[in-house]
Amino acid sequence: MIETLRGRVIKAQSGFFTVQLDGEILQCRIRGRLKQGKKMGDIVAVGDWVQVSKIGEGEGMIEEVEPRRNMMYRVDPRPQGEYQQIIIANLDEAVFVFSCAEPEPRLRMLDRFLVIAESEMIPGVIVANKIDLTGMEKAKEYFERYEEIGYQVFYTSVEEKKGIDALHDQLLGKVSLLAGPSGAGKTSILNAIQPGLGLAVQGVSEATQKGKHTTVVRKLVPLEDGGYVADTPGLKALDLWDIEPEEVDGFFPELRALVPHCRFSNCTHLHEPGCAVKEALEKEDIHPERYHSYLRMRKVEEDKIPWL
Ligand SMILES: Nc1nc2c(ncn2[C@@H]2O[C@H](COP(=O)(O)OP(=O)(O)O)[C@@H](O)[C@H]2O)c(=O)[nH]1
Ligand SMILES: [Mg+2]
Ligand SMILES: [Zn+2]
Repeated sequence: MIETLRGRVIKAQSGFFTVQLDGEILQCRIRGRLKQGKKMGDIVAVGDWVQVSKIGEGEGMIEEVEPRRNMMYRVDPRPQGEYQQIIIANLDEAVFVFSCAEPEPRLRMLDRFLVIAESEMIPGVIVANKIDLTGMEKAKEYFERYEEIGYQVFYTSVEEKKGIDALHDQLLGKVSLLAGPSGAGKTSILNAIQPGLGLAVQGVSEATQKGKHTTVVRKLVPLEDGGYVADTPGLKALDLWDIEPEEVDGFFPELRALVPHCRFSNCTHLHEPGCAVKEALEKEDIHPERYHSYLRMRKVEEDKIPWL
């Protein structure tokens, strides 16, 4: 038996992994034995908890990878079959940043992000930025519906330094991923939380960003008071990956609770009699825009979506 130590992978680059142990950092490679067999996915990813053995000054070997609590991944078609590329593992939360104006929030996109997070059981947190441009009333018009179904929403303004401390507290001690459309204010928010953090987290996922051709470095950027922000390029276009249309209602918290009350167990909540979702919609217990997002994700054709 070799003696091993437990640590977290905080950086991955071309087959090398930086592992943070208690008070010490090791540059590691993967023990050959781990590479045997399963070749159709990444063996080690940023965010993984691993057991490492020391093999020299500042160097180690990854001997074991602990089971992942959750992960964001991408399926990459390759000649030998589909390859599962892990972007990040073991997230404590996904923070979705949208601006109230400039650009206008694309809530359809937010709904997709939230479904992805739900499907991996990653708590989703929402940031409604640039409230200085709209005022709280307009901001609430967009985002209050999310608070009503249980999501935490931080109303922020980098310009007026509002809500930044509360968001900072939310990040402390956790591994967080920030995602959102370009221009929403992710870099500005990170810099407001900790000077230079925005620059350090360059890959901050932007749904509309065009692919830049550079070596992929994935890393966790430490916060001074504890916790990490993920810098994970490759998550440019968060997509629904392998979520089946029939599962989608389970990833809308406000629908999930109603589904067992529909008359038919395979109810699509579109036109069936005795549908608890439609009933709630009529009583305005469900926001029509969220229902619309649900139908879109269910791949109900646009012309079959009832006018709302
Ligand atoms: N008025 C206002 N502008 C902001 C705020 N936060 C960011 N911005 C501006 O929005 C633009 C995009 O910000 P940036 O941080 O680069 O967004 P990112 O693409 O999400 O990283 C910049 O011109 C920022 O100065 C805010 O709270 N209020
Ligand atoms: Mg940015
Ligand atoms: Zn139904």
